[in-house]
Amino acid sequence: MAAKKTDDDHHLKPSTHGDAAVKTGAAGETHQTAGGDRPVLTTQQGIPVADDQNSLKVGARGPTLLEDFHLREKIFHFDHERIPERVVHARGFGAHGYFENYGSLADVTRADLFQRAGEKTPVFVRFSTVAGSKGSADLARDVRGFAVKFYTQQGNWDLVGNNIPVFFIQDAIKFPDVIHAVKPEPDRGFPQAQSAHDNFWDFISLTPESMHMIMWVMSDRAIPRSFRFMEGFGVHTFRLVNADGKSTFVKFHWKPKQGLQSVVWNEAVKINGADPDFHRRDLWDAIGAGDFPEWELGLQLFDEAFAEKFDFDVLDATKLIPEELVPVKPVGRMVLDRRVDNFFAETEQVAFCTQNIVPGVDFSNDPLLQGRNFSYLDTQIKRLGGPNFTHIPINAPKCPFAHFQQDGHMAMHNPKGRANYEPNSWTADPGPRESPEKGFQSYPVQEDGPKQRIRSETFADHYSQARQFYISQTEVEQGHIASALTFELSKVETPAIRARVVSHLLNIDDGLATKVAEGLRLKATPKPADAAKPTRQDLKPSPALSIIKNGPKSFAGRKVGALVTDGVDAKILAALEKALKAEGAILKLVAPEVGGVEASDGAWHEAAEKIDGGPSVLFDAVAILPSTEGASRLATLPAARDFIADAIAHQKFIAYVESAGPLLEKAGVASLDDGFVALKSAKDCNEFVVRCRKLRFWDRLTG
Ligand code: HDE
Repeated sequence: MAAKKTDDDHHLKPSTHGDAAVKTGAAGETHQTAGGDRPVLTTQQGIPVADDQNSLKVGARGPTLLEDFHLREKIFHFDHERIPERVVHARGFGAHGYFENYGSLADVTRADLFQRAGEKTPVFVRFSTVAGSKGSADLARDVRGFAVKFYTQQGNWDLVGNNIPVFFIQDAIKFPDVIHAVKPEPDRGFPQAQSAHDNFWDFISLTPESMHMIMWVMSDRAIPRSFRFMEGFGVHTFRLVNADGKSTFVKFHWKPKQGLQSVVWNEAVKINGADPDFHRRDLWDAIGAGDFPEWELGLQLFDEAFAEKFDFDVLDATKLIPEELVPVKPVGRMVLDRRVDNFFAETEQVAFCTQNIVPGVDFSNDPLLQGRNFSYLDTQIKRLGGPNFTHIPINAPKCPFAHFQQDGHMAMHNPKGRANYEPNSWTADPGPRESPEKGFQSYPVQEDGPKQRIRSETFADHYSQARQFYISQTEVEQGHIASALTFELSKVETPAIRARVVSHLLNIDDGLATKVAEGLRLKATPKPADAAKPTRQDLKPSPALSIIKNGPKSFAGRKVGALVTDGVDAKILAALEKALKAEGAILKLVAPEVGGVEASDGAWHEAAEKIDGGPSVLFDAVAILPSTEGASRLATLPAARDFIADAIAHQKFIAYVESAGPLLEKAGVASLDDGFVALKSAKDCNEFVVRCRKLRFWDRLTG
């Protein structure tokens, strides 16, 4: 591929990232052009290439020569293009943006990025699924990673979070087990990107501490509509430390300005087939269209006294602190406003490490966090090939840095001069020195105790918060949890494992356990699992834990798919487009042919999708706008009938024109409920958009 002429271009110009040493080598600009503005293709060594179509041979049909250095270099490089995928969170998608601080937090932290109102800190964010490999589908039922790298003036701070505020396990020593259990089974190498199999549920059923997390991953949180519509959580308790050395505990939250939204499971399964890149495409498209997603960073701040009296241990990552108890204080906003230029260079090579914290932030003793602090650095060395991964532009700090770490594979920042240690007594170029005033100081927490492998008694209640999560959900969401458990356990081949999971559910909620037991057709109800501590029935529901209770106020950022044919009513189409635009939503046309349709006024409208490639699962709501003739034609197409049948089954709002009648009938629409909106005038289009703000017509399910 011909190299573009840009500042970042490593083919034409040495890297300008990092120190001056690398800039001095070569002239930079190429002096050779192939005609016009296009540079001459060269080898990696800069040797111009005359023929990139044919290898060097003896005669036209003779053997290829070993001396063909261009062929050898090209194939050698290709052979080495892949790096190991992440052992977890392999499938991800990233974007650039900034964090804007609202005001000084000097009372709680000396962290530089939180000192001045309005100050912007560049960030890179990578969202991910956990279990699937790099090429798996986006809509797996799974936790989503939500990792943020802040390039602060005092070094990189990585807040490596998830979209769920709790975790499966309490101690890092169990991480390889839970991940082995969820990943493809080792003998057969499947299932891919799924927890619905024996190994996972076997491990879970033997690990009661996972029950709270199980409620979350069986809820709609695990099938988000898009990265833009999900929350993020730092999960662990961290510390903030101010300039006087005072420590405050903190839990980090990201709240999407777009509101929360998920898909339903039947939809997720179909999206994976129709568009396995649904989530990455959504983020790519939104940023490309200038609809920049935004999250508020919120802090739950609390002190030792609160930690002492709280019902659960703040060091236990299987527990959360309800927002109703400790409110989330908004302290800034993060805007993602720039796509990556190169997926590999940025999204693939970005290396998050929980150990990357800045002065003013500190760890707690959460045993999961302590284990992570080892794992992330270790894994980057394996994945990125050596200790110099911080020299890769996406990982390099954007503030000045100076240290004596040297050499190693692919060293790009090579200090000049003689001093490569300290202290030294050189006066000319002595290099950096430590600074007790400016440098990172660990919070001097007092620790004492016998050395032992033990789990604290305060970590022993595994069911109370699982129950609290369940009772905080709307009826619709509770139904989804029961269905998800039933679905997953129906894929488990060993009946004893199914029953063991139900025995845990009995400690969470009788109604839930009964629904799942019936869904599985268990012959006998098992005894409740032995619990180290009885489930507390007195924890109040926390409305903050429900997605439906925290939906958006507007339909902005969402998409309507309109099924159109030749003769589509031009006025209705224009009015619908206008109403959606005013709301900040998008209209996409789905037609029998991708070339487009001729509207009633003779205007031509290109389609975004041919009907087979644009099923209704890809949209938040749909509009059925064919002409009478078009409706009869669409009625013969299974994809068009599915478009409607699925929109109904997924409780979507459906706008329609009268001429759609024959199609609706063929799609099996028996009666039009309140989720249907007839479009006769522009006013109806506005009304449709207002209805869509609720995202789904859940009554279709329960009513
Ligand atoms: Fe991770 N995790 N993790 N994790 N994690 C990784 O690091 C690990 C945990 C999270 O987009 C790995 O660079 C251990 C909790 C995210 O690049 C690895 C434990 C949370 C990402 C690793 C946990 C996370 C990772 C694999 C238990 C939420 C993707 C590749 C002690 C707070 C970051 C890599 C990205 C990635 C280890 C548990 C979030 C192996 C040992 C809890 C978002 O180092």
